[in-house]
Amino acid sequence: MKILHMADTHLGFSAYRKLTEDGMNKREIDIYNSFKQCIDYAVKSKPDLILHAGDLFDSVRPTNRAITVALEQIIRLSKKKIPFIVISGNHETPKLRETGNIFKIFEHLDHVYPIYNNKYETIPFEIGSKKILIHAVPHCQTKEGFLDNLKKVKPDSSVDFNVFMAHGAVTGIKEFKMNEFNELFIPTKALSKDFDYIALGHYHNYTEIVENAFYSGSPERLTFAEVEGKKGCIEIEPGSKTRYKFIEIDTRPMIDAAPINCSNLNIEEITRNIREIIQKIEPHNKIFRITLENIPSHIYRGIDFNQIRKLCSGAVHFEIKSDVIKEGELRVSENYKIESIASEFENFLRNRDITEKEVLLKLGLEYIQKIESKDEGR
Ligand SMILES: [Mn+2]
Repeated sequence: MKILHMADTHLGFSAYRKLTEDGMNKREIDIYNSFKQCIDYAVKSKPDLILHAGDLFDSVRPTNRAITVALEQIIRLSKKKIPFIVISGNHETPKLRETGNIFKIFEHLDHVYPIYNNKYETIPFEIGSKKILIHAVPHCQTKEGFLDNLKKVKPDSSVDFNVFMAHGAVTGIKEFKMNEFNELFIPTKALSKDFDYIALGHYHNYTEIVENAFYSGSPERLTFAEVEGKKGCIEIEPGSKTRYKFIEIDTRPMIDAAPINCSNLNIEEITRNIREIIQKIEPHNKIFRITLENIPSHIYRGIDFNQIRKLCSGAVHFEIKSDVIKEGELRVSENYKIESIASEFENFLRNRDITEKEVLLKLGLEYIQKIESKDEGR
């Protein structure tokens, strides 16, 4: 028996400004291609089940194009009678129930099992002489609801294989957070050894969490945080000794060059360094970033960035990240990371000396949630 585990496809995601000849965002098309490659592999290798552990779509209201791509590819599986089990992740789950979940369109397809009702569901299969039970927990509207559902998940000893799937950040081992407003946390204790396999989604880098639990990662890179590591899906052959194989797909090169320490360099030296890196990378059709560390602001202002950009005109994306030191000041990073509005607000309050902090926090978070829910109506 073979199972294919994938997650975090993020259909509809787009980035940077480069367009295809047809005027479509290149990164959006890259994402579609990465999904197509995984489905190509599935159609060829004919697994008995495919699990998609959340964030198939990048948003609650995907574009017509993203929906079309999803249907085209999933129908290929449906025609081959390969069961496709897909749980809703934090990106596609609406904050308000009345918005309705896009996954409802999949209810009309044979062999497709969308799980999106804020609750734990099980789906039984019989493959050959083996009984397999899928335990699926989709993204839930509240943290409490999600934890309650996780507590209910129990392997069934009467079947041959128990497989659990969920979407969220595993806590307690290392950071698997994506720093997103509505992300949910999976306590380590939910990852029971009694499952034959645990298919996780949310964290975008392929990772073995414990011996039976994996993040497949996303099939394409969405940010520079995903530069390292391979992209694709996991093939699992459950048994007394379960076998795992990572199926790597072809993705657009994304490079984060080793930083240049500028503290003792002049403008010419820095420019020469940058040029050398660009030459080595060969920018055509690639995505890359160069980091300038400890660069005094007067030197930074003197660099001819237009000339550098010209060298990179064939790249799909090129950026310079810099740690600029302002004279007489502390170092300020140009790419200061902004977290979700909710966590920024929490941090802001935490550092203030106010008596009614808790009340303000509760009210503020409610307002933020309200506004973010309204955004779904766009
Ligand atoms: Mn996610």
